[in-house]
Amino acid sequence: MHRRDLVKSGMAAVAAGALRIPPHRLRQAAIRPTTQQLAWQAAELGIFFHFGINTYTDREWGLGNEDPPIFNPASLDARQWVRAAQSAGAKYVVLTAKHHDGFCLWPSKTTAHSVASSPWKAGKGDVVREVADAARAAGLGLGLYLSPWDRNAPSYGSGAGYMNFYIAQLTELLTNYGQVMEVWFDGANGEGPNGKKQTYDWPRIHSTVRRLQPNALMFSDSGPDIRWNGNERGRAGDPNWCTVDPSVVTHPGMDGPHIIAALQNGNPPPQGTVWRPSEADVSIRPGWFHHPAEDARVKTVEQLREIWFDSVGRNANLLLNVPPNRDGRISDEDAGRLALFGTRLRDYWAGAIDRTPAQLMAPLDGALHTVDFNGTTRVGGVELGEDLAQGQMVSKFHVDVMVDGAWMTVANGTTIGHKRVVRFTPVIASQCRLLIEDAVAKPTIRTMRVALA
Ligand code: FUL
Repeated sequence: MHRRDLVKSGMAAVAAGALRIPPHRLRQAAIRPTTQQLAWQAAELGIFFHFGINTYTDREWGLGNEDPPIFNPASLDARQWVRAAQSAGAKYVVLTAKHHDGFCLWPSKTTAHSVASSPWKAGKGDVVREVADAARAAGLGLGLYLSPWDRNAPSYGSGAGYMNFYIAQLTELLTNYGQVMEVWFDGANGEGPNGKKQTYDWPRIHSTVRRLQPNALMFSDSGPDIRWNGNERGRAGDPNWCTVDPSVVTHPGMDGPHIIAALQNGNPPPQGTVWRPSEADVSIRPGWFHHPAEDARVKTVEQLREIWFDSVGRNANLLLNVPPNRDGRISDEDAGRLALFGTRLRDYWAGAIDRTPAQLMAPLDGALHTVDFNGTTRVGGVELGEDLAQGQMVSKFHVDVMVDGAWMTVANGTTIGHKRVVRFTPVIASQCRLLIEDAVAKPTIRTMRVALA
């Protein structure tokens, strides 16, 4: 914003007096993402593939005693999965390499409970390989889910014995399939085949990932790199900070309202001392795995779009689960929905008025940004974004539009972060402005674009 324009719009007083950040707060703002976290946040949308023995038993949680020969995805085509993901605009995929039932989608040397004991490709198949290759060929990031809870492994519950087994599986996944972007650790921790529970050695798990794949990000309730957002409905919190207080959610599987609040909202500095952005997961169907009986219950494009606004539009990544079916393909219903969802999102932003490079690339020296439409136009939403490489700063803002020569507030908000989308009842306006009312330190606004309505 140029000072001249401020005076012209009569807002010089607001700009001059705005955002006097006390010096001690500037020191708090030193928390920054890693390059890998920044790239992951920029990816915004991932597609989750829940696939495995449950696909054949119609269960959500397998028992661990399933017979590997029932696994036979006759027309498995991971390239079709990846194309479906891309049609929605996804930049990464996450595959359940092993779910709680212990069945491995790759021919692991650690157990016979895997694809190697199935008739699929005469026991020579490897789903992890096919998904990794298809994702790489399409330029998508690869994520792998390796459930620590294993209802098949005889060593589960034995302490170090099971941890050796689990670390060996992790090692196979992290050494044989190229670059991994995200390692997904769910919080479930039930009983194994002999009724015993296992204590997971998280420090050992984390150090294995760091050693074998230093660029991979680890997801769990407690990160360390990406946090769960606290619900399986794909809805991020408001506010939603990338920073958290690591002493609240210390390990996966903790419960209680204060845990959910910490996951949903994060914490601004000074409580928030580590960068741990949130990922919102949700399934396109009622279940995580494919069940033919749910074919008519695939979420509508409108539902998917609302989920996107409440996740990506609130500074979270969205990990949308789209489960392949028994043939090893994404069903037509789901694939069609993904493609339409991608189109609707692109349509929403078609023609958006984007003044970012001209006005906002330079670091802020005030709290006010204005986008002039060069005439009047009907608008209904605004996308805002901070330059997270400089940290996440904004804690309170509002958006005004100029209607018939007068400013009118159309949206109030808390955090911005990587992306914040506010929508309002469409109005015919000539300008739009952002007023930052409070921030933990001086923010740098990187994006401001106004959606036509
Ligand atoms: C949870 C699991 O128990 C569910 O089956 C599903 O995989 C979900 C994404 O994570 O922890």
